[in-house]
Amino acid sequence: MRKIATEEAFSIQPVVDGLNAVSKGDSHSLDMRLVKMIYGDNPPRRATLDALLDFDRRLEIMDENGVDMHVLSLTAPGVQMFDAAQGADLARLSNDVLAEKIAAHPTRFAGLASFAPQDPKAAAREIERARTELGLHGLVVNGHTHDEWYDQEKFFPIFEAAEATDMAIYIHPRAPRADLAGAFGDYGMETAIWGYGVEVSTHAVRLIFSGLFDRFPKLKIVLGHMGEGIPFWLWRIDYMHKNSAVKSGAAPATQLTPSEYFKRNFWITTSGQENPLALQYSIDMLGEDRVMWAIDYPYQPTEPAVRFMDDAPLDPAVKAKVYGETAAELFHIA
Ligand code: 1WB
Ligand code: MN
Repeated sequence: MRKIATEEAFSIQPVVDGLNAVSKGDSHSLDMRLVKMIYGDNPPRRATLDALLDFDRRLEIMDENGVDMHVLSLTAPGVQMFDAAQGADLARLSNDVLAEKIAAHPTRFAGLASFAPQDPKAAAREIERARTELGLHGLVVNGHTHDEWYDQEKFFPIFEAAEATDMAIYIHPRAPRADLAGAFGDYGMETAIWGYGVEVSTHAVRLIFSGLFDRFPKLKIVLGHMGEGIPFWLWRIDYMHKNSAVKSGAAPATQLTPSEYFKRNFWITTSGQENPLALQYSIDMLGEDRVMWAIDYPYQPTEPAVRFMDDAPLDPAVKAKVYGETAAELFHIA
C-alpha cells in the first residue's frame, strides 16, 4: 500500500528569519508563545525548527518507517503574521523552494502551496502560478489572518482561484484570534491541545453557514485532526441550523444542509489523532473516500502514526484509500 502522509510541515530560512523578527515584536496574537518557542533567539524548541528545515533527515525518517511520500506544507502560521507585501514575497519564495524539493524527489514529495490572504487578489495570482507554473498539488492556509475569517466577500478571489485550478485548500490550525485571549490564554489552551481545533472548526462552520459552498460548489476543503471535531457534531449542527439559526434569521438559508456540504466539499485527515474509534466513525460518517492519513511531522512522531494505520481494523481496500489512494486523487499526485 502506498503511504502518502498529507499534513507534513516544513519551513525555509527566510520565513524563519521573518518569524524571528515577529517574535521580538509586540503582537497580541495568541501564536506569540509558540513563535517565541520555535523562532525566538535561542529557542527552547530548536529541535522542531531543525526538523522543519532538514530534508535529508526527513527522508531518512520516512525510509525507516516505510513512508512513501510527504505532502509538504509551510508550517503554521505560514506567512499570515506578516504584512501583505512580505507575506506575498515569502509565499512565492516558499512555493519556489517547494517546487525544487519536489523536482529533486518527485516520488517522495508533493506540496501544498502557500499564499498570503492579506491581499486576496495577489493570493489568487499566486494560486494560479502555483498550479500552472510550479505544478503544486493543493493549497494550505493556517486559520484566520490578522484575526479575519474568510467568509467575507473580499476573500472570494482566493476561493475562485482554488476552484478554477482544482486545488484543495487544507485549512491547517493556528491559535485562535487575539480577541479570544480570555478563553484560550490559560493552560496552553491556545495550542494543539484545544485552541487549534476550535479555531479551524469554528472557521469551517462559518464558511458553511455563510453559504460559501452555494457560491463555490466545487470548492474542496481539507481539515486535519480527524475533521477538528466536526464529524461528531454534524447531526446537531444540521438540527440547529434548520430549527434555530435559519428559522431565527441568524443564518442565511442554504441549498443544502450543513452535513451535505461537509460530505460534498470536505475531506479530513488523521493528523495527530490516532484513535481507531474516531477513525472508524469518521469513515462511516463521511465515506471511505473522505479520510486521508497524515502524520503531522515533525509535531507528531512518525512510528506511532504508521503503527496506528497498520493496526487499524479496516478492510484492505479501504485502508489503501486512507493510506494514499484518496490523497493521490485529491491532490493530483501521479
Ligand atoms: C501542530 C502542532 C502544528 C504544533 C504546529 O504548528 C505546532 C499541529 C506550529 O498539530 O498541526 C505543536 O506545537 O504541537
Ligand atoms: Mn500540523
